[in-house]
Amino acid sequence: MEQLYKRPKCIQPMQSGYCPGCLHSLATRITAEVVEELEQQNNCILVLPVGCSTMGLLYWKIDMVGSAHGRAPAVATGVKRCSKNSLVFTYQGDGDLAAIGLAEILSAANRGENYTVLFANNSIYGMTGGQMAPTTLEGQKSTTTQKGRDPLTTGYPMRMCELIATLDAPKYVARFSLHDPANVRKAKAGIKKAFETQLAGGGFTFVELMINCPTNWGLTPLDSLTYMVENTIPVFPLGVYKDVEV
Ligand SMILES: Cc1ncc(C[n+]2csc(CCOP(=O)(O)OP(=O)(O)O)c2C)c(N)n1
Ligand code: SF4
Ligand SMILES: [Mg+2]
Repeated sequence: MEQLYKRPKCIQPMQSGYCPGCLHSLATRITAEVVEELEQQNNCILVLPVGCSTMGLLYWKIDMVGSAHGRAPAVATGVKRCSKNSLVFTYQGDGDLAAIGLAEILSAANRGENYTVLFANNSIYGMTGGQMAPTTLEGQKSTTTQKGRDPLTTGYPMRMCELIATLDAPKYVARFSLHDPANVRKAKAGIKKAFETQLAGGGFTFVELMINCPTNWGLTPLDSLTYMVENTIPVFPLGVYKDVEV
Protein backbone atom coordinates (compact mmCIF):
# COMPACT_ATOMS: atom_id res chain seq x y z
CA MET A 1 0.00 0.00 0.00
CA GLU A 2 1.32 3.46 -0.89
CA GLN A 3 1.97 5.62 2.16
CA LEU A 4 0.67 9.12 1.45
CA TYR A 5 1.28 10.77 4.77
CA LYS A 6 4.40 10.31 6.88
CA ARG A 7 5.74 11.65 10.13
CA PRO A 8 8.44 14.22 9.38
CA LYS A 9 11.77 12.67 10.37
CA CYS A 10 12.70 15.66 12.49
CA ILE A 11 9.79 14.89 14.85
CA GLN A 12 10.19 12.16 17.51
CA PRO A 13 8.08 9.01 16.99
CA MET A 14 5.92 9.54 20.07
CA GLN A 15 2.43 10.62 21.05
CA SER A 16 2.09 14.36 21.63
CA GLY A 17 1.27 15.56 25.14
CA TYR A 18 -0.85 18.43 23.85
CA CYS A 19 -4.51 18.28 24.86
CA PRO A 20 -6.77 16.49 22.33
CA GLY A 21 -7.58 18.79 19.41
CA CYS A 22 -4.94 21.39 20.33
CA LEU A 23 -3.59 23.05 17.19
CA HIS A 24 -0.11 23.50 18.70
CA SER A 25 0.56 19.98 17.41
CA LEU A 26 -0.55 20.84 13.87
CA ALA A 27 1.62 23.98 13.93
CA THR A 28 4.57 21.81 14.96
CA ARG A 29 3.86 19.32 12.20
CA ILE A 30 3.61 21.82 9.32
CA THR A 31 6.71 23.64 10.54
CA ALA A 32 8.58 20.31 10.57
CA GLU A 33 7.38 19.59 7.03
CA VAL A 34 8.72 22.96 5.86
CA VAL A 35 12.06 22.36 7.62
CA GLU A 36 12.40 19.08 5.73
CA GLU A 37 11.19 20.42 2.39
CA LEU A 38 13.91 23.08 2.64
CA GLU A 39 16.41 20.39 3.77
CA GLN A 40 17.24 22.36 6.91
CA GLN A 41 16.83 19.63 9.54
CA ASN A 42 20.59 19.56 10.16
CA ASN A 43 20.96 23.29 9.87
CA CYS A 44 18.27 24.78 12.07
CA ILE A 45 18.01 25.98 15.64
CA LEU A 46 14.67 26.40 17.38
CA VAL A 47 14.49 28.79 20.33
CA LEU A 48 11.64 27.87 22.65
CA PRO A 49 10.27 30.06 25.44
CA VAL A 50 7.69 29.20 28.15
CA GLY A 51 4.09 28.12 27.61
CA CYS A 52 2.60 25.06 25.93
CA SER A 53 5.03 25.70 23.04
CA THR A 54 7.80 24.61 25.41
CA MET A 55 6.60 21.04 24.94
CA GLY A 56 8.31 21.21 21.55
CA LEU A 57 11.48 20.37 23.47
CA LEU A 58 10.09 16.83 23.75
CA TYR A 59 8.99 16.41 20.13
CA TRP A 60 11.56 18.00 17.84
CA LYS A 61 14.73 16.21 16.74
CA ILE A 62 16.67 19.35 15.81
CA ASP A 63 18.98 21.67 17.72
CA MET A 64 17.06 23.68 20.31
CA VAL A 65 17.73 26.32 22.94
CA GLY A 66 15.41 27.05 25.85
CA SER A 67 14.81 30.59 27.04
CA ALA A 68 13.02 32.39 29.85
CA HIS A 69 9.39 33.46 29.44
CA GLY A 70 9.13 36.05 26.64
CA ARG A 71 12.87 36.16 26.04
CA ALA A 72 13.15 33.94 22.97
CA PRO A 73 13.71 36.93 20.64
CA ALA A 74 16.74 38.06 22.68
CA VAL A 75 18.18 34.53 22.79
CA ALA A 76 17.49 34.01 19.08
CA THR A 77 19.33 37.26 18.38
CA GLY A 78 22.46 35.87 20.01
CA VAL A 79 22.08 32.46 18.39
CA LYS A 80 21.63 33.86 14.88
CA ARG A 81 24.42 36.42 15.19
CA CYS A 82 26.79 33.59 16.22
CA SER A 83 25.53 31.14 13.62
CA LYS A 84 24.66 33.25 10.60
CA ASN A 85 24.09 30.35 8.19
CA SER A 86 21.65 28.46 10.42
CA LEU A 87 17.90 28.66 10.00
CA VAL A 88 16.88 30.12 13.37
CA PHE A 89 13.28 30.41 14.54
CA THR A 90 11.28 30.90 17.71
CA TYR A 91 7.87 29.41 18.45
CA GLN A 92 6.02 31.58 20.98
CA GLY A 93 2.56 31.80 22.50
CA ASP A 94 0.55 35.01 22.84
CA GLY A 95 1.04 35.39 26.58
CA ASP A 96 4.74 34.85 26.07
CA LEU A 97 5.17 37.14 23.07
CA ALA A 98 2.57 39.87 23.61
CA ALA A 99 2.68 40.20 27.42
CA ILE A 100 5.91 39.43 29.27
CA GLY A 101 7.95 39.44 26.04
CA LEU A 102 6.45 42.51 24.38
CA ALA A 103 9.60 44.63 24.64
CA GLU A 104 11.75 41.75 23.39
CA ILE A 105 9.72 41.09 20.26
CA LEU A 106 9.26 44.73 19.29
CA SER A 107 12.96 45.47 19.81
CA ALA A 108 14.10 42.43 17.80
CA ALA A 109 11.65 43.24 14.99
CA ASN A 110 12.78 46.86 14.98
CA ARG A 111 16.43 45.80 14.74
CA GLY A 112 15.54 43.59 11.78
CA GLU A 113 17.22 40.50 13.20
CA ASN A 114 17.54 37.88 10.48
CA TYR A 115 15.41 35.09 11.97
CA THR A 116 11.81 33.96 11.96
CA VAL A 117 9.26 34.26 14.74
CA LEU A 118 6.33 31.84 14.69
CA PHE A 119 3.61 33.25 16.93
CA ALA A 120 0.89 30.82 18.10
CA ASN A 121 -2.09 32.92 19.16
CA ASN A 122 -4.84 31.15 21.12
CA SER A 123 -5.96 34.34 22.88
CA ILE A 124 -5.26 32.96 26.36
CA TYR A 125 -2.55 31.75 28.74
CA GLY A 126 -2.97 28.04 28.03
CA MET A 127 -0.30 26.36 30.10
CA THR A 128 -1.05 28.12 33.38
CA GLY A 129 -4.79 27.51 33.35
CA GLY A 130 -6.55 30.06 31.16
CA GLN A 131 -5.69 33.56 32.39
CA MET A 132 -6.29 36.63 30.21
CA ALA A 133 -3.60 37.48 27.65
CA PRO A 134 -3.21 40.78 25.75
CA THR A 135 -4.89 38.96 22.84
CA THR A 136 -7.98 37.86 24.80
CA LEU A 137 -11.15 39.02 23.04
CA GLU A 138 -13.42 41.72 24.37
CA GLY A 139 -16.02 39.91 26.48
CA GLN A 140 -14.07 36.62 26.45
CA LYS A 141 -14.16 34.78 29.75
CA SER A 142 -10.90 33.68 31.33
CA THR A 143 -9.93 32.78 34.88
CA THR A 144 -8.85 36.40 35.45
CA THR A 145 -11.79 37.96 33.56
CA GLN A 146 -14.61 35.79 34.82
CA LYS A 147 -17.33 38.12 33.57
CA GLY A 148 -15.60 38.59 30.24
CA ARG A 149 -12.74 40.93 29.31
CA ASP A 150 -13.72 44.55 29.88
CA PRO A 151 -11.60 46.96 27.79
CA LEU A 152 -12.22 49.74 30.33
CA THR A 153 -10.08 47.96 32.90
CA THR A 154 -7.97 45.52 30.84
CA GLY A 155 -7.61 47.08 27.39
CA TYR A 156 -8.41 45.74 23.95
CA PRO A 157 -7.09 42.68 22.09
CA MET A 158 -3.57 43.48 20.91
CA ARG A 159 -2.87 42.76 17.23
CA MET A 160 0.81 41.91 16.93
CA CYS A 161 1.02 41.55 13.12
CA GLU A 162 -0.43 45.00 12.64
CA LEU A 163 1.93 46.48 15.26
CA ILE A 164 5.04 44.83 13.84
CA ALA A 165 4.11 45.72 10.26
CA THR A 166 4.37 49.42 11.17
CA LEU A 167 8.10 49.01 11.85
CA ASP A 168 10.56 49.69 9.01
CA ALA A 169 12.83 46.67 9.39
CA PRO A 170 10.59 43.56 9.17
CA LYS A 171 10.45 41.97 5.73
CA TYR A 172 7.55 39.53 5.96
CA VAL A 173 4.65 39.77 8.41
CA ALA A 174 1.56 37.61 7.99
CA ARG A 175 -1.30 36.00 9.93
CA PHE A 176 -2.75 32.59 9.10
CA SER A 177 -5.13 30.20 10.80
CA LEU A 178 -5.04 26.45 11.33
CA HIS A 179 -8.78 25.86 11.74
CA ASP A 180 -9.33 24.03 8.43
CA PRO A 181 -7.26 22.24 5.75
CA ALA A 182 -7.31 25.08 3.20
CA ASN A 183 -6.00 27.51 5.80
CA VAL A 184 -3.41 25.01 7.04
CA ARG A 185 -2.00 24.86 3.50
CA LYS A 186 -1.81 28.67 3.34
CA ALA A 187 -0.10 28.76 6.73
CA LYS A 188 2.47 26.24 5.62
CA ALA A 189 3.21 28.31 2.51
CA GLY A 190 3.60 31.39 4.75
CA ILE A 191 6.09 29.62 7.03
CA LYS A 192 8.03 28.49 3.97
CA LYS A 193 8.11 32.02 2.59
CA ALA A 194 9.39 33.36 5.92
CA PHE A 195 12.12 30.71 6.15
CA GLU A 196 13.18 31.29 2.54
CA THR A 197 13.36 35.03 3.18
CA GLN A 198 15.59 34.40 6.19
CA LEU A 199 17.83 31.97 4.28
CA ALA A 200 18.22 34.60 1.55
CA GLY A 201 19.55 36.93 4.28
CA GLY A 202 16.44 39.07 4.05
CA GLY A 203 15.85 40.00 7.67
CA PHE A 204 13.12 39.71 10.29
CA THR A 205 10.10 37.59 9.42
CA PHE A 206 6.99 37.08 11.55
CA VAL A 207 4.24 34.51 11.02
CA GLU A 208 1.24 34.49 13.32
CA LEU A 209 -0.73 31.24 13.50
CA MET A 210 -4.23 31.44 14.92
CA ILE A 211 -4.79 28.33 17.03
CA ASN A 212 -7.20 27.14 19.73
CA CYS A 213 -7.05 26.11 23.37
CA PRO A 214 -10.05 23.80 23.73
CA THR A 215 -9.13 23.00 27.33
CA ASN A 216 -9.15 26.55 28.65
CA TRP A 217 -11.87 27.78 26.32
CA GLY A 218 -14.03 25.04 27.85
CA LEU A 219 -15.04 23.74 24.41
CA THR A 220 -14.79 20.46 22.54
CA PRO A 221 -12.08 20.44 19.86
CA LEU A 222 -14.74 20.77 17.13
CA ASP A 223 -16.60 23.60 18.88
CA SER A 224 -13.29 25.39 19.42
CA LEU A 225 -12.79 25.52 15.64
CA THR A 226 -16.24 27.08 15.23
CA TYR A 227 -15.33 29.56 17.98
CA MET A 228 -12.25 30.53 15.99
CA VAL A 229 -14.26 31.16 12.82
CA GLU A 230 -17.00 33.10 14.60
CA ASN A 231 -15.01 34.95 17.24
CA THR A 232 -11.21 35.05 17.11
CA ILE A 233 -10.54 35.34 13.37
CA PRO A 234 -12.89 38.34 12.90
CA VAL A 235 -10.84 40.19 15.55
CA PHE A 236 -7.51 39.04 14.08
CA PRO A 237 -7.97 39.32 10.28
CA LEU A 238 -5.94 36.84 8.26
CA GLY A 239 -3.59 38.05 5.55
CA VAL A 240 -0.14 39.28 4.62
CA TYR A 241 0.61 42.58 6.38
CA LYS A 242 4.05 43.17 4.94
CA ASP A 243 6.03 41.49 2.16
CA VAL A 244 9.19 43.27 1.07
CA GLU A 245 11.16 41.88 -1.88
CA VAL A 246 14.62 40.75 -0.74
C1 LIG B 1 8.94 34.71 34.39
C2 LIG B 1 7.73 33.80 34.37
N1 LIG B 1 6.51 34.34 34.65
C3 LIG B 1 5.42 33.56 34.60
C4 LIG B 1 5.52 32.24 34.28
C5 LIG B 1 4.29 31.38 34.25
N2 LIG B 1 3.83 31.07 32.92
C6 LIG B 1 4.16 29.90 32.32
S1 LIG B 1 3.43 29.68 30.83
C7 LIG B 1 2.62 31.18 30.97
C8 LIG B 1 1.66 31.67 29.94
C9 LIG B 1 1.79 31.02 28.63
O1 LIG B 1 0.80 31.47 27.75
P1 LIG B 1 1.06 31.56 26.21
O2 LIG B 1 2.37 32.20 25.95
O3 LIG B 1 -0.12 32.22 25.59
O4 LIG B 1 1.22 30.06 25.76
P2 LIG B 1 0.11 28.90 25.61
O5 LIG B 1 0.33 28.03 26.78
O6 LIG B 1 -1.23 29.55 25.58
O7 LIG B 1 0.44 28.24 24.32
C10 LIG B 1 2.95 31.81 32.17
C11 LIG B 1 2.41 33.10 32.61
C12 LIG B 1 6.81 31.72 34.00
N3 LIG B 1 6.98 30.44 33.67
N4 LIG B 1 7.88 32.53 34.05
S1 SF4 C 1 -3.67 23.92 27.60
FE1 SF4 C 1 -4.51 24.72 25.68
S2 SF4 C 1 -2.70 25.40 24.47
FE2 SF4 C 1 -1.98 24.01 26.10
S3 SF4 C 1 -1.93 21.96 25.19
FE3 SF4 C 1 -3.91 22.17 26.19
S4 SF4 C 1 -5.31 22.94 24.59
FE4 SF4 C 1 -3.20 23.26 23.88
MG1 LIG D 1 -1.68 31.37 24.54
